Amino acid sequence: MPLLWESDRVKVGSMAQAVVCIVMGSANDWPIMQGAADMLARFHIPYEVTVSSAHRAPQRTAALAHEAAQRGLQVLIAGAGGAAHLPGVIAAETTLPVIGVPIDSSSLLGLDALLAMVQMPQGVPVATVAIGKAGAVNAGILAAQILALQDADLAVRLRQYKAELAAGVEQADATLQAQLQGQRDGSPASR
Ligand code: AIR
Repeated sequence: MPLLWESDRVKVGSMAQAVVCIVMGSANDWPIMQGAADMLARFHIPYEVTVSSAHRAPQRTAALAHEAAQRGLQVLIAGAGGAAHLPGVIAAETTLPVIGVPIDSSSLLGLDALLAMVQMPQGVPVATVAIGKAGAVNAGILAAQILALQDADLAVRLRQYKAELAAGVEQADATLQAQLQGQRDGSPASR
């Protein structure tokens, strides 16, 4: 029997079996959650994307969580805004790691979603990241780090990413120092 939600899930990238599922409470969350997808693509991790709402489609959400492990998924990333129960409800139904991304889609700018995700009761963890795009990007990286425990090639790609981050800081500092030096050379005091 097909999964309730299988018909319209989107598999992105290669034909390889998706190991990460990105779930969103609304298609309107996609511009933010795309940050997670971009990082997964960068690390060559097959993933899929779907919409499911803990409130508007509770059965679909439960089915997604129930079937995830047997379909070969290893990490679930769930983003939602407002009364954001999606990652918590999914975490209640699976032993796979669940990463929650609070979306700043409400008048409370995501603080509501953050608290809903991070204040999970003892026994049902959700690895909650920052509000918004930075959180979505970090969710993708965190999923990669979890998967890298069993994947040496992926671990190498993560180390390369860290090296690129550090090189970016070195470059930014060199650019800043050159600008400051230029200002000092051009200032009246230095003449
Ligand atoms: N949402 C959808 N069902 C439950 C929740 N918490 C969230 C979505 C989105 C916000 O409600 O994750 O961030 C607004 O959704 P929409 O579809 O009305 O734009």
